[in-house]
Amino acid sequence: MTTESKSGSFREFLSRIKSEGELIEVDQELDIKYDIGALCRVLSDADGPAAIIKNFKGPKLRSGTLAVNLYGPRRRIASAFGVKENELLDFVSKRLGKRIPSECISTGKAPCHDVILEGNEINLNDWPIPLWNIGDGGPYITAGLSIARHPKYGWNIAHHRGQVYGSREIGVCMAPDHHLRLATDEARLKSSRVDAAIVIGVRPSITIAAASDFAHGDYELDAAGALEGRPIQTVKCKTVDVEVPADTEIVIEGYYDGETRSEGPFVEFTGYQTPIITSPVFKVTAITHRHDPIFHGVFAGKPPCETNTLWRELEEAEAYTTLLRRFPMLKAVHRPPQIGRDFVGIVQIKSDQTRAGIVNTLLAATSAVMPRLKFVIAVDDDINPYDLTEVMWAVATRCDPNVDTQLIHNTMTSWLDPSSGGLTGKILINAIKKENFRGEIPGYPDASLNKALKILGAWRSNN
Ligand SMILES: Cc1cc2nc3c(=O)[nH]c(=O)nc-3n(C[C@H](O)[C@H](O)[C@H](O)COP(=O)(O)O)c2cc1C
Ligand SMILES: [Mn+2]
Repeated sequence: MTTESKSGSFREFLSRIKSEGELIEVDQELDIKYDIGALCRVLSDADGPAAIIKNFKGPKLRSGTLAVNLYGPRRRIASAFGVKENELLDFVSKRLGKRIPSECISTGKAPCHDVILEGNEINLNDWPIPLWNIGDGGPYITAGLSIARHPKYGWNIAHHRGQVYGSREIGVCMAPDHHLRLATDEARLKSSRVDAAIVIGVRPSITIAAASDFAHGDYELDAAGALEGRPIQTVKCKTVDVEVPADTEIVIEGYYDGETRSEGPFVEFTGYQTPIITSPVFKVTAITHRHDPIFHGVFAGKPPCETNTLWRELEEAEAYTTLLRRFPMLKAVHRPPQIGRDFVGIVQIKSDQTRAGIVNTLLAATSAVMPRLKFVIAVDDDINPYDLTEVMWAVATRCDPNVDTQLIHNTMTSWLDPSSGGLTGKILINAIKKENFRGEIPGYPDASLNKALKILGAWRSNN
């Protein structure tokens, strides 16, 4: 493995997935009202490709395109780093071991400043911002990463959906415990303003890092640098005191001054449309962009879809590293994106290294390290934790709910869990074979298997 990962600019990522047959270019005219959402829904359900839309009805970019569904299947996250899917956990946990701080380039012209729009030239309505679902509160920027500074914790970059209110205002959704919320709440208390930037179309390493909850003060751009094996290059914004990745496609500069407004409804990663909430208003002071900018949209909705694939990918690796210190029999940690990453976690263990009580303790520790989980399942090393059918087979056949499950009452989960509103129980499911286990898997001789595989291969090549 080389020291620098293959993760490059947004454009390089698009070229890579195109060469891998994972990107379609749509020539047909699509309406930014509903057509984009419907396309993403259909592509996600089909485990299908990313799409570039060149011809859309609605606001026109003078030149440029709209890129959606980039991060649908997990194999495309692996492709962002130039590794195989089964190498991701190892790659990410090793890389995240040492953060690499970003580097501000003060000389030369940054690509994100190819075009600078200020004053009357600023108009969000000029951009192809989709109305994703029936009933949404308005058009939504869904691949906007917000960069802002908290006076104590420092810089932060995270995904925050933004409802476009008009030419220069965006309602930005912030969960109660998220860093951007802490920064804007603090400024509100002190009646001060928070400078910020929303960046759209960034290096995949940044998109992936910004989707993970790291500790306060741990800057996600430094995690992106770690993933790439080199610093992310940034440049100072034109109208606010913020640094943004230099090769970003589109940068929206602005500030929060304490104003809040109704925002929503919008369909969330849970698959459900969430009601109207009150969110801080972001006021735009400039829009800068590359020549022929590519507007990026991330599709949110019922899994499988890319919000769930992207979100918390790196947290698996962080949890794995943390838990491994105490539980050396741990082999893998996985939060299956197919069913939404927030609620179900799977730990795979080396079956020959367990001892009494250790699996239940590991299950409890996992629920603490990833506190939004509601179901934590431990499986043996002959079960593929990335294959939910196998995992559920293990649950069905290796777990006696009478003795192999624990229920913890009144714990936390996501504020968006429609079944609990924040407070929940957690079930720990021990699906490891126990001493009294009676199942045998006899297998087949290699010669018989080879004959069978040939027969299957012949059928495949004829179809
Ligand atoms: C596509 C996508 C959209 C997201 N939208 C929001 C959002 O609107 N509001 C929010 O608070 N978190 C949102 N998140 C989750 C946060 O970005 C994520 O939890 C992040 O780790 C929070 O960063 P922080 O720990 O620095 O606050 C979104 C995540 C993804 C992947
Ligand atoms: Mn953070």
